[in-house]
Amino acid sequence: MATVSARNPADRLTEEQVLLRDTVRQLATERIAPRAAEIDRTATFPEDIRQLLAEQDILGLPFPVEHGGVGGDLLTVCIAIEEIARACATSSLILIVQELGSLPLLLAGTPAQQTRFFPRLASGTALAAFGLTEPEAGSDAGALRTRAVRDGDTYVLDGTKRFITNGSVAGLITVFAVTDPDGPKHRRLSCFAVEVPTEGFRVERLEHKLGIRGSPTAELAFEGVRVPAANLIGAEGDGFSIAMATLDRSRPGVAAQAIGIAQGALDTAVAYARNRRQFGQRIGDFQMVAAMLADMDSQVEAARQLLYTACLEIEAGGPEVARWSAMCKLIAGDTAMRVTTDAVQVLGGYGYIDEFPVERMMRDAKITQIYEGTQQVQRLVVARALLGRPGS
Ligand code: COS
Repeated sequence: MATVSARNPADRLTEEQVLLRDTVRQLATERIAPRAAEIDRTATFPEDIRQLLAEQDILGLPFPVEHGGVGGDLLTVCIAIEEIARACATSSLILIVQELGSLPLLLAGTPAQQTRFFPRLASGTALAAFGLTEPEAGSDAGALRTRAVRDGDTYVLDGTKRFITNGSVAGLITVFAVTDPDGPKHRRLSCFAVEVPTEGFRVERLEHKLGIRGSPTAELAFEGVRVPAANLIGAEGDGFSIAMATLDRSRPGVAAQAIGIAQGALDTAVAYARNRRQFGQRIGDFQMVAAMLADMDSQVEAARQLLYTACLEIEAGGPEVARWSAMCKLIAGDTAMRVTTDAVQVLGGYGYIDEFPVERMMRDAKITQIYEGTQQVQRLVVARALLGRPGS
């Protein structure tokens, strides 16, 4: 009887994806990793890495081929993010946010809008940012206050956005604003493609952060910013659902970043445990250290396999997209925090100083439990998928 052979696990990736993974890994090892410590120390946006990712067509991965992109699916984008994050979390955010900021246009933009905006985003000439969060609206995304008032052929935007990754270096920001203040909470918002710089737009300040220090996190002021009505993405009132659909597709990117950071820390811990000798033997030969490394490896692989499945489920559509997206970000973020903390422990005193990258990775890992929805929000999304909304 002919046996049905089990698929080689590596076959979950297509040949192109394996090739991309290996290419990005080599690029990250040779060109990005050597810059990572300095990017962190100087907290400066790595313009050279942005150019590198643009030249190598990596920033084009999320965009359709007809607009100058590479047409990569979600898993392909995540594979590239993981490999960059393994070397430098800040650098991986350039790709993550290029996708995040563009997703409203990818999901709900008209062909005319896509033709206008995608070529420069796909080539990396312009960077994108995602303008949802405000000082008083973080987890409660529906509660934002920035206003957009129609005036002839334009909308006039007034308000403040906070914690906007790449907000100070972006050329295009997808901004969410209230168009119907008296409407039902989740129909109040609309989404706009805002080209910057423009009159009335200001970068108020950049945050000083624990990790991802080279990635500018900006507070942005909009004071009477005029946006052409042609830049409204979707219909008036669609803003909240566009934001949620965007996050459903972007959270796997954060999961991929978390897995990359964790893998980078594990690689360092394993190399250290092989070489460092105490009491006359390699520290990896002590069972307590060996067990830590085995747990770390298992957890990283489990998170990666969940991410791969989540990407395939999300691409296939279906009613559980939000659940898959939240689950993979939840598991990967918690894995990254645990694994990087353990990596610091394996290196002992050397883990705590910047001679090795694991202290940076531990600091970088923390944000993956916070942004694009806190871990508490991810749990809420998963729980609602199980139980329905409260009172239902
Ligand atoms: N996709 C499509 N529609 C969605 C959705 C999703 N993933 N999640 C919710 N909706 C819809 C609901 O179906 C509901 O529609 P109806 O009013 O027609 O029934 C509406 O949106 C409101 O849903 P809900 O009541 O669940 O909204 P909440 O205000 O309770 O908010 C959470 C839900 C907390 C999940 C949402 O606000 C959220 O994701 N917050 C985190 C925001 C975030 O990640 N910020 C980081 C920004 S990027 S750094």
